[in-house]
Amino acid sequence: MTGRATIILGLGATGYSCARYLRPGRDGDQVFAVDTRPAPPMADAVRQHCPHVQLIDAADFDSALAASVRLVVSPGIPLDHPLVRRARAAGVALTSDIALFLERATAPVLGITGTNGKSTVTALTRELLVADGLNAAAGGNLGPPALDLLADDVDAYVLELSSFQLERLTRPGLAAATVLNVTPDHEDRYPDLVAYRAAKQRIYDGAACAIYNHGDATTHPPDDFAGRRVALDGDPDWQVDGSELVIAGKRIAVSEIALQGRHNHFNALAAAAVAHQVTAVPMTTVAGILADALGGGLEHRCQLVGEHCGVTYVNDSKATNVGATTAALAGLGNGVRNIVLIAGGDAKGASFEALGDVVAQHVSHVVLIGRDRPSLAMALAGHAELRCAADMDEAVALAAHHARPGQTVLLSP
Ligand code: UMA
Ligand code: ADP
Repeated sequence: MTGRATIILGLGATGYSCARYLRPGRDGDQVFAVDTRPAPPMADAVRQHCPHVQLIDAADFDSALAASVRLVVSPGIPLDHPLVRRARAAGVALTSDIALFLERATAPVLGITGTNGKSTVTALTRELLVADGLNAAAGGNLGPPALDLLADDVDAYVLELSSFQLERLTRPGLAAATVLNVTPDHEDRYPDLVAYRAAKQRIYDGAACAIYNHGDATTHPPDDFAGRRVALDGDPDWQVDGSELVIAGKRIAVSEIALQGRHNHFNALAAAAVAHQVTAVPMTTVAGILADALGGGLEHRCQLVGEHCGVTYVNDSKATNVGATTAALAGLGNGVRNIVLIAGGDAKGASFEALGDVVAQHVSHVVLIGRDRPSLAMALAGHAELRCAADMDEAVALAAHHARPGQTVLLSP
């Protein structure tokens, strides 16, 4: 492309990666960058390290548009944002860091999305590939941004893709793609669950292989999907079969897996299926990786903290939506109220009603913290004993006080 400019919209982690990646000459004749925030997080870094990028004020956006052919929109900016609308009206093409990445990447790209479990499956997939001797690079929504991963010696890319990143892609054409689950989240950004799911489903457009949860129709690729299909828990070669994982037809006991909770056994299965699309990782290697499983889990994702006086402490503070907390309770619960739950935080507009049943099944006490304590208390009243705490220290002390030996204290806010 020559003679026309590119505008980067957003100066966060993504915008900065675009600023470093885009080269005047190779990628047009000029690169502008703009951000609507009073103090964009990466503006100074761009000033310091990207002299080829011209920072502009939002007030100068229209004149920059007049010289530009494309706008690289950061994921945090919704596509109905006024600046994006103005670009569209001016006939400027919209693109994204992931689209730029896909244009340039030459190694197979494996994409992972879902409301929950993305980071775990992404990291685990990379571990499996690396253990099999591949130079695998992982990032995207998980970080580092996708463009930072590009290198000539990479054998495979593993990308965690958010709905914000997927909604602006047309036909990503991945080597393998998976939607792990779809439950309500980001309700401040999507009008309904249908729109949110549609964004996630874009991951399957043009993919060579779709990997999905047979028992969860929201994860299935469209009926006219033309690539290969791997139906987890539907294909006898790929399933969690009682106390065993079946991976490419070979069995491994789930007790050998270091990750906590049944949802994580499914994550392990998904990661093995994704990795398998690039290389047939030998079962001994899979077993070795799952036995370590990211050192017992990614930080704050159902991470085993320790045991004290017969009580197990699990930190699941990455559970930031109702679906994640439900999975953690169902994954760690035994149906006889073996969990003391520390819950609270900010509902992001979501309803807590859906938690009632799973709490009633697995939880003896809930210690409530954070801003949405009252609405959570209302939704859970009658389902478990409720206690309130002013801060996290008090919450842990209260939880420890109520937990009996054999119970698990789960922080899943
Ligand atoms: N913003 C403005 N004006 C601007 C630009 C951004 O107000 O001009 C606001 C956005 O509305 C948003 C915030 O700034 O609230 C950050 O937006 P951004 O697009 O600059 O974000 P980045 O720093 O580039 O980070 C993004 C992902 N964040 C989001 O999609 C919101 C990061 O995922 C990701 O790691 C990074 O790109 C690299 O790929 C974070 C995240 O929370 C972890 N993702 C959501 C999630 O996982 O649920 C989707
Ligand atoms: P994401 O990157 O999608 O946010 P993470 O791997 O960081 O996912 O996990 C976030 C939280 O989601 C975890 O703390 C756990 O409670 C929950 N979770 C993990 N895997 C699953 C799954 N397969 N289904 C439902 N919830 C899950």
